[in-house]
Amino acid sequence: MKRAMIATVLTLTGAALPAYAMTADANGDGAISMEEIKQVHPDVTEEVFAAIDADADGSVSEEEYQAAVEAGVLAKKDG
Ligand SMILES: [Ca+2]
Ligand SMILES: [Ca+2]
Repeated sequence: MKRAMIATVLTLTGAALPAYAMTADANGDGAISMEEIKQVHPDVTEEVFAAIDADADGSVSEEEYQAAVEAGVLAKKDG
């Protein structure tokens, strides 16, 4: 019983991947849409989204998301 619990804890720890950015990418297409970002960051307005979307292609890439997190525009979400 105890063994199983330890194994579960280790599994959960291993699942905490550093690529936290893509937790916002609900449909897994590699880009975060306005709808997707609002699921994780409900306070993001269209102005904020436009600021995050550095190349203005209408979606936020992993790089753009991480840059926004590092700039403090978005709060870091760990899994
Ligand atoms: Ca997506
Ligand atoms: Ca973009």
